[in-house]
Amino acid sequence: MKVLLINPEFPDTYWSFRHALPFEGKRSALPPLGLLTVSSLLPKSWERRLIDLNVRSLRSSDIEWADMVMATAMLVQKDSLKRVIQRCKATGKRVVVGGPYVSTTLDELPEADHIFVGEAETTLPEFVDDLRRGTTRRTYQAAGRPPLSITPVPDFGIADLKLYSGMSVQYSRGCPFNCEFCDIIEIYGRVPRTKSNQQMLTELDTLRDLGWHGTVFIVDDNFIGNKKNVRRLLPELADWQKRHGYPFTMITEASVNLAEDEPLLDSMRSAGFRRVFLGIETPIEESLKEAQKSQNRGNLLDSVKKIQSYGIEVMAGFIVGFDNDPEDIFERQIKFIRESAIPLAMVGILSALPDTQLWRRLKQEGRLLNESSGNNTNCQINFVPKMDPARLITGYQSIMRTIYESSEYYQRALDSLKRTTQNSSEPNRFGIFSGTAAFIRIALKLGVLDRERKEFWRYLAHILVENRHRLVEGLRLAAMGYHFRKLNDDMANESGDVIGEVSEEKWIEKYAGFL
Ligand code: B12
Ligand code: SF4
Repeated sequence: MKVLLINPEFPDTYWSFRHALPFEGKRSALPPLGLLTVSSLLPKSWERRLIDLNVRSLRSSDIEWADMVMATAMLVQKDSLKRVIQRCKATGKRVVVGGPYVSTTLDELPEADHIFVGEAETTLPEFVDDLRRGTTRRTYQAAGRPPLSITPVPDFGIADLKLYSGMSVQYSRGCPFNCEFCDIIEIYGRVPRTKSNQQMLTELDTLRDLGWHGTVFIVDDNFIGNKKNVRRLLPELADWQKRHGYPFTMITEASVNLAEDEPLLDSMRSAGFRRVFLGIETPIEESLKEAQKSQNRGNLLDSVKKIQSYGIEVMAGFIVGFDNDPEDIFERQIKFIRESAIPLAMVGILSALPDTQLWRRLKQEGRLLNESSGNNTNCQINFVPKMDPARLITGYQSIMRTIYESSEYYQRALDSLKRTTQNSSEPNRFGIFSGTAAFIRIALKLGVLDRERKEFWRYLAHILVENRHRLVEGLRLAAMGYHFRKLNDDMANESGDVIGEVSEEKWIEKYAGFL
């Protein structure tokens, strides 16, 4: 059996990093870990090839080679997935689809032969047996959530590692919290399941054996969801890093209550964690209550500073559009982002993802409009907000314009570098940005060709004077800032008039059918 594993294309979003990746000569941020895991679950005798449409195109010869096509997708990849399915079905191939999009979509399932809902550790082996017996079904849904002890080491070898800026590994699935808008707890549950320490170290060994060094993203929904197990993992991870000369810079996602646990922060620092993505969402207490985000209690600014004091850069998600958002929400978000020195602030408009608690409440209140596009940064609102929608969109855009304006962004980056002072054993020495080629590309693009070049040189001068040993980090942040600014420019050019002049009447007219 020859299996073609396909990751559909991502649209250009804040998370695509399209304008930053070329600086380091990369094509995509991370490989599709779901498909690498699926590949490992298939019988060893089957041949497999990975086509990630974010790093190269799908050729007719790829499809002709295959007996069967297996594709994954998030909601944002839906359109590309549809095109992939059409092409493959047109040549008579059996098409199998799984991943977060089909696992959460309630209607409008793609025209594939087989749909996998949820995690595939138990259902894929069942499908392989059914194929042999000729008794396959259209839908495969696991009866429960599998323990991660049965998850095999992902088939990292089928990806062309050099085309990616980081590698992903997963330690846990699920999160113990109960945020109203969150689909993670619907897909992966509220009881965080983890791999064993040995499984994790084997995955890292595998990556190292394949020649990888640099960024490793632990793509957990909440890395500290199961604190007891994480506490046991971190010392072993730190040992592993030390034994191998700190080959990996670790990044992960965690809930804000990480700040309350200093021993845990200390262990994370020792294990080489240098960046963490937090779900801060909003500095407004009433909105946090509405979102059932009780773990974001206390002074959020102090929490961010605490984490930064452990040498860990904070990235964070922010949301506007809660029912309890006050009129000055936009200014307050800007102020918070500025004071917290979070360079990479992912701000989005609240989006009701399929079958979440938020989705169910809005449906009951008759406020749901349509399916979410899955991209909460594209100014589309899929429910009737309490605030005038036109004001919400323009307010949202004013946040994005302000926080990614050059001088504002560079100042946050400088503040972040200052607050995340690290000791000399930091594992950044293999950072790809340290390459001369990357430096020349950044200097040429941001320091010569870019209209904001003065700000760039001012920023660089500050780093050289105050934080010389953080130059590599500083350049990485400059490249990321450029991506966000370019994307803002592109979006303003595309939608400027429409969104600039959007009025409540126009908005209601557009969605009248749904209302
Ligand atoms: C890493 C990650 C990313 C990476 C991308 C990595 C990549 N190249 O795929 C980055 C950071 C770029 C990213 C970006 C975004 N992401 Co993201 N991301 C994740 C995260 C944290 C981990 C994904 C992962 O590797 N999981 C590990 C693998 C093993 O799990 P899995 O993919 O679910 O695979 C299992 C099953 O689903 C199944 N399966 C999967 N595929 C297939 C295929 C077949 C054929 C079969 C049989 C089975 C199968 O088998 C696997 C083993 O059980 C998930 C959360 C999560 N827990 O998964 C969110 C998640 C996938 N992301 C999400 C979102 C919304 C986004 C963004 C749209 C965010 C935004 N607002 O802009 C962007 C979109 C990307 C873009 N460029 O625009 C949502 C998707 C929701 C949905 N219903 O579609 C998730 C679930 C997070 C969330 N809170 O909801 N993301
Ligand atoms: S903390 Fe994050 S992953 Fe956990 S329930 Fe809330 S939004 Fe979901």
